[in-house]
Amino acid sequence: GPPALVTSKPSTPGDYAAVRQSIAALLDDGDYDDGSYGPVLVRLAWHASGTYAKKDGSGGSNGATMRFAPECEWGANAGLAVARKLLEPVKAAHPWISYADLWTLAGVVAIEEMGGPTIPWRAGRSDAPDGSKIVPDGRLPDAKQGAKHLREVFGRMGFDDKDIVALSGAHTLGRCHTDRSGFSGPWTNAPTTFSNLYFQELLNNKWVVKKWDGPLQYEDTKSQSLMMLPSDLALLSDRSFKKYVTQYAKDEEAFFKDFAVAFSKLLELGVPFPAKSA
Ligand code: CCH
Repeated sequence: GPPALVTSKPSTPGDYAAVRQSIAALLDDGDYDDGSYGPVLVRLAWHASGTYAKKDGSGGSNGATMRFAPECEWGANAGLAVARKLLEPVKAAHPWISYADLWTLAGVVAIEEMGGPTIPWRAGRSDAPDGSKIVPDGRLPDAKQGAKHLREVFGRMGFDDKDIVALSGAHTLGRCHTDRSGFSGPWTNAPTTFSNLYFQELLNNKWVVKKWDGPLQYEDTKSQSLMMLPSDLALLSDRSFKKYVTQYAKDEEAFFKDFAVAFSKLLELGVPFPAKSA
């Protein structure tokens, strides 16, 4: 899309409302995917943050180390150059914001603009000068695996079962791309609207192995146009996860509330905010 017209407006340092406006202005593009860059911006915010390890404080959104190799070249981050490039004019118009704050704020604005909950967000991340603090590859979740793996990956960040299911609800957005992950297709028929539809589709369809040349994924028997990853179906086969799937499918308000808390926490993992004064 042509984002130049809004983002060219200069802004005062600290004017995050102006940054939000610039981000919101470049989301829609009829020529891209399902018409919005929102989903891929949410994925950028998540992958920038989801490298965190609670035990030593390594990884996380602070530093924006995905600007550097090898992190930008990890298989898990395939396709995210689209999102990073999209935000360059926003960075140019508001050079005082760090990439680390910009990437996380873009995820927040995208969710809000696509009809999702307000996500608590604060500034305070800084950019690392180089890739020396990049963590080992392999910390982001593997779609081929199941419940045990999800608990290991998200447990490493400090998340529990409820958080895992709530965060997984982001798959109501966007789609899989064969040239990025190898998987194909959307989870819902409304991939640019933030809603609890992912949980409804997960629960109310029959999912069978898709017959194709690609990696193991599932399709719904009714329309054969929706998809689930093996890791998505783990939320159905695990009793503790399924309890929250059922709850969120029925109660969108509960999903929005739990998602907002968990996503905000995800984006803040490892960020050295100044201690709150009493
Ligand atoms: Fe995800 N995700 N995700 N995901 N994801 C993919 C796409 C999106 C996993 C695997 C994949 C979260 C959790 C998981 C989004 C947000 C979140 C793709 C396709 C795979 C594979 C990538 C492609 O081909 O473009 C796995 C495994 C997990 C395990 O939990 C969490 C948590 C979030 C955010 C809170 C979004 C949004 C997309 C769509 C991106 C797009 O470009 O449309």
